[in-house]
Amino acid sequence: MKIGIACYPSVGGSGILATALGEELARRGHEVHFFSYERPFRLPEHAPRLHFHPVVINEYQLFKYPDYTLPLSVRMAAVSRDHHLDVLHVHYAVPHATAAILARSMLPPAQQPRVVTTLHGTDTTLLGSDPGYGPAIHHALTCSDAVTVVSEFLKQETQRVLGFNGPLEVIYNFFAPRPPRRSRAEVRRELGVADNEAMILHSSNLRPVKRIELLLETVARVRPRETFKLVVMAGGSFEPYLKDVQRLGLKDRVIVRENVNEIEDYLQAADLGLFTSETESFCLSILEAMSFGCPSVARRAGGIPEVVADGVSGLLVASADPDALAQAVEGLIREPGRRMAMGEAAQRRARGHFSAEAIVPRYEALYQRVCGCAG
Ligand code: GMT
Repeated sequence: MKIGIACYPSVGGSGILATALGEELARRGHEVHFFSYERPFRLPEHAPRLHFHPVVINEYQLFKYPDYTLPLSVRMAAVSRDHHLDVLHVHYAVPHATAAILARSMLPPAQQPRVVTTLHGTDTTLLGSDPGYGPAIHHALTCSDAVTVVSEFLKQETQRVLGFNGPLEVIYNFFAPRPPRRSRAEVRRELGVADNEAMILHSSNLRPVKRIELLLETVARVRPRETFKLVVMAGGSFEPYLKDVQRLGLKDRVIVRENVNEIEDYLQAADLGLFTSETESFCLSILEAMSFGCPSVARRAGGIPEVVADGVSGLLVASADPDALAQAVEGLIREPGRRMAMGEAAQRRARGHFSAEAIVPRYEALYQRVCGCAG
């Protein structure tokens, strides 16, 4: 099939998932066309059947705020027409779903692609309740040929927040790890993590919903201090948190790497993950860690309990209490046998439920269904 994918190119779960999906679809023989204002950061340069169409945004004096939606829709319409796209699959509703609906309506019926919208989280939980966005999102979902969500939690939130009663298919996120380029020992040496220290990993874009101040409060309470190092893989600037690191006396315990591309190198070196988000529709970062046999301590929030089987493949903490979170972390540092058993269960769960093999055929079946190729 010929599939167009619109997504954010920056470090964020929706763009990462969309890029991985495009790569997997191309590997399976489909022709895939990406649309974004920059090349998605994990999109390989020269892979067969993978194309990238940059959306050019001009600055006009009249506009105080540059508009992206119209140039995106024009590009999607032109590429759909020129390459005979079957499907436009947009990741994150705003503004991609609206742009896709507009692109489709610019074309004569015989050239119109089907529109599939995947909701990822804040497009529902944050923007969905904004009166300046909610009605436009609802409209775009209603006009989509299919809408998918990345967890049951997000399905319920979409119904509740947006009052959307149309069909919503839950297709969980997946992660297809690439082989690490360096050994575990090499990476830990680079980070300065000793053999007798547990490497706690946190990876996120550091947005307020990730509660980085709670993350730091938590590790500040882990005892004894010399048993761990916290490695933060930051998809944004960590600068605003340096004073917290200083205040909590964590300077020798926290190591930060910003905008890392070779995440697998670091994932394989980690012993446990720590995620303090207020909410997550899924939390791709937890899955990435699970794929490398690394169990996580996380808050029991949003769709996280659908990803982590509490007590089996990780530990979930009900409250935003740094003492409770620190206690869970300490337990896993103290008991490497339990930690490893959880890591193995996490890896099995990742491979069984959230691998490319398990998930990509779900999208392929959906594309075929909306195109009327299969029942
Ligand atoms: O919040 C982020 O980290 C970014 C955001 C995005 O759309 O890029 O992430 C959302 O989509 C991810 C992929 O489906 C999910 O794993 C994240 O849980 C979700 N974030 C939230 O719901 C806050």
